[in-house]
Amino acid sequence: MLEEILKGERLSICSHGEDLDGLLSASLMMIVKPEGLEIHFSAPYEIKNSEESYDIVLDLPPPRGGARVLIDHHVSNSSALDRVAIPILRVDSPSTARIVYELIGEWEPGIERYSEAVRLTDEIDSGKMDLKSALFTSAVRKIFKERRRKLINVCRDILRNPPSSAESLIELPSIKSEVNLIMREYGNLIDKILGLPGGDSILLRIKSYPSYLVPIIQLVANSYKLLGTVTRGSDGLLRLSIRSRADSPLTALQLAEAFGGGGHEHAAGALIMPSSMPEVIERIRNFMPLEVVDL
Ligand SMILES: [Mn+2]
Repeated sequence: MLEEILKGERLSICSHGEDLDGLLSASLMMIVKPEGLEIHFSAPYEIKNSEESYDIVLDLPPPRGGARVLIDHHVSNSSALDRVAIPILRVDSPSTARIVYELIGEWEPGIERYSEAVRLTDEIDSGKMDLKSALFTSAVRKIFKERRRKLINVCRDILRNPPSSAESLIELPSIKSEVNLIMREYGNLIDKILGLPGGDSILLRIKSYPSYLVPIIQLVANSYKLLGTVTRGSDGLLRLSIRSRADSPLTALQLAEAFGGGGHEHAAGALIMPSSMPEVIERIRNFMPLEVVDL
C-alpha cells in the first residue's frame, strides 16, 4: 500500500522535527524515494491546527487540512483519524521509525542497514535518555527553532552514518557543533540539573533558558515520580511538558489531557494559558507533594 503511494511523482511529507524518531522516519522515506520528496518538519502543537495538507504525516497529529497517510504511534492522535484517508496508528510500537522500517522492509531489504538506528530510536523515544541522547535532542530542537530547513542535513547525516549509540548521535557532523555550543553556554545549568536531589514531583519553570534545553532538563525525570517543565512560547502560551514514572499516582498523559494536551502515558504535553498555572500546580498537589522551581 505504502509502496503504491510512493510511486507518485511528487510527494509531500511532514515529520516531527524535534526528535530522533521524526528525523529517522523522514530519513527512511528518503531512502525509498530519493527523488520527488518534499519534506517538511513540524511539531505537534503547530501541525494540530494547521490548514496545510500532506501526502504523508509522520510521528505527528494529522493537520486540520488532512493527510493521505498518517504513520504514528501516539495514542492521543487516535481521536483525529477522520482527517486521514489511510491511518497507520500502532500505539504498541516504541517508535514511528519502527513502523516505517517494518512497512518499507516488506519490499526493500536494503533497509536492514538501519536496524540498529531504529533500535536506538525505540529506546530514546520510550524515554531512555542519557546525557548524550538528551544533548542530541536539544541540538535537534535548537536547529528546529533557529534554522528548520537545516534538519534535512541531519537526515542526510543519519543516512550516511546510521547511528547505533547515543555517542554516535552527537558525533553526526550537523549535530556536533551545536552540542559544543550548548555545552559551552549552558554547562552550569546542566550541572545544576543533574544535581537536583529527587523526590515526589517537581515543576521546573524555565524562564531564562531557551526551551530547546528541555530534553537535558528532563534528565532529572528518573529522580521524580512526576516532572513537569514549563516554557513560554513567542505566542505567550505556556508549553507544559511532562514525564512520569510507573510509580506516579498521576500519569503524564492524565495531567496533559486535563489541560487539552496529549502524548504517551508517561511522556506527554499540553499548551496552556499562563492563567492556568495555579490549576496545574493544584492538580498535581492533589496527588502528591510538589516542588516548584524557577530556572
Ligand atoms: Mn515518536
